[in-house]
Amino acid sequence: MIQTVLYPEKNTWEALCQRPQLPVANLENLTRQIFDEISKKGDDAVKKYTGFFDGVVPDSLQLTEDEITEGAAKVSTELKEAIQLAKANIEAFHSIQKEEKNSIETMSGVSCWRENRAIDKVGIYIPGGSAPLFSTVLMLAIPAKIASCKEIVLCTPPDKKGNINSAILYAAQLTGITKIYRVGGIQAIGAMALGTETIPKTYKIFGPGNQYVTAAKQTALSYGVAIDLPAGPSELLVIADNTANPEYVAADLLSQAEHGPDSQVVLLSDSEEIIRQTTKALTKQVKNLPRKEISLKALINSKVILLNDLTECIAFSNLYAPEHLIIASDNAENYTDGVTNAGSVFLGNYSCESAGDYASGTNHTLPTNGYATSYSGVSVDSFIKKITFQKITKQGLQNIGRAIEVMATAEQLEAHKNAVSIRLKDIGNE
Ligand code: HSO
Ligand code: ZN
Repeated sequence: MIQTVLYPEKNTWEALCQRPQLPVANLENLTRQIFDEISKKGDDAVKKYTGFFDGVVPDSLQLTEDEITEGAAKVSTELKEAIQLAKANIEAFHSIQKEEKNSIETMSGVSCWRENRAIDKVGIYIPGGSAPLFSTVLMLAIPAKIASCKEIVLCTPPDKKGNINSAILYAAQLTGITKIYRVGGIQAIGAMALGTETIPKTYKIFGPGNQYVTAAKQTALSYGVAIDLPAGPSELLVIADNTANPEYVAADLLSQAEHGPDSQVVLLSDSEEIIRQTTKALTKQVKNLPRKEISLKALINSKVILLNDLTECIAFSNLYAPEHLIIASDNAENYTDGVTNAGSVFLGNYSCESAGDYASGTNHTLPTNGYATSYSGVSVDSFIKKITFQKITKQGLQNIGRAIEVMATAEQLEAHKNAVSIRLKDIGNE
């Protein structure tokens, strides 16, 4: 079911780190056509494509306050309380991410500093379908609010009756999102990228989605709208030593495998026994899962690898650059310094990855597909631009002016030099 590799040679590691390449349709023509129609016909085009893809033509795209309140009220008290707990923790963790202004006088009279400004308008996309990810509402709306984004727009696809999942509405209401639109897929991303009569244009679009949404986010980029992260299937790499619990490890691996047939999970260990027992536990546990078929498909793309020691496991993990890394060991903290590429790391035998997906406080929108080598997950920073400022006094210009003149001359940019010289001359004549 899952491929096992014993003591692979170093020169094979790179190949073992390859993600499964599932065929993806080229949807660029389709997304461009829909964007074009939205830019010309606005809401009418959005409604037309909602009818086409979701089987319902909504009378009104935006949910009224009453609709949000009524929908949110349908959520059970137990789920509401769970969402409230998660919100408190996510808020606490993200609140500490707001940086203070940092300034420096680089030379006497030359002050430079950076200030944060929220991205004014942001769009959040929440997929519907078989597993509506209301937890993602929390993960995107909370940092957006902490960053003080002025306009936060949420699009999510309607069911056949035009309704929106009530937990999504509750999470949106709880986080103070008021602009909710029953629109999904390419037309949702197009509407948030271009703006229509009712859906505001936004400057950055966040959120997961299927291949249509992913393709539409790429098209949005070409229209000058930013996106959160390059999209990819969920993944988890677990490093387990002989202090790990194989049943826990198997449960963790399946927790990501159930996301989709293209998800990938990897187990690294220096213990043959742990590998044997975890594989056994995997086979047993997967049988009882409602999403067994999906998980089994994901396991076909997955790997169990025996390596010499934990240092080697960490080195392999850094090469793989997983979205999520669990170090299932009583001594996990000893290895944290060695971790250089990962989206989010879970230490010890009780830090299951589901905790980060829902409620511990960290964000679950993370780099996949090896992008953890160069990208961070979503945070308050993702909703902020950092603007640099400077204030140079007369004395400051005297201190750096000559250097600027010399450099401008060397780059043969006389006008640059003049902007300094004209001032220095006046200062000299005072
Ligand atoms: N593990 C997903 C996020 C998620 N899991 C949402 C459950 N709900 C991100 O890779
Ligand atoms: Zn998950």
